[in-house]
Amino acid sequence: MNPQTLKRLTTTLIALLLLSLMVLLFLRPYQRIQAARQENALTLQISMGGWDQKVLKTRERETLKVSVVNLDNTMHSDGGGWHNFIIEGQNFEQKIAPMTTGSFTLPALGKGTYTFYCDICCGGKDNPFMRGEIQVEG
Ligand SMILES: [Cu+2]
Repeated sequence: MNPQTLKRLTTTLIALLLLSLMVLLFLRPYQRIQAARQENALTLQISMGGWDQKVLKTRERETLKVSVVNLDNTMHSDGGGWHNFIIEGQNFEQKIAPMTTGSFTLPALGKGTYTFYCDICCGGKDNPFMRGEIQVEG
């Protein structure tokens, strides 16, 4: 191979490498959007009136990202507008400040049905509005 052919080949290879890199960089944000869509996530609302969803569904060994929108303000006499998200028997508690959204990831649970509830206000777990179910399918 003469030096000129080698030089041309090297230039072509470098150009191809740069081109692939550019294509990869261009596609990256789209791949991220795709990943976010596939993520197991849901949004819940809580207020003195209770949870807006009573049944959360997820799959065994999968984590679930939950965002809780707390609609109450600090003027509430019962708990000062705070709520929490507790999973019964799982040693899991997240507090959500008044008028904020709390985001957290639920632990991967085994197949079955788990109770979640808020025990800060309104009678806590004994109040059916403050309680819901996490259904974990196998
Ligand atoms: Cu509450």
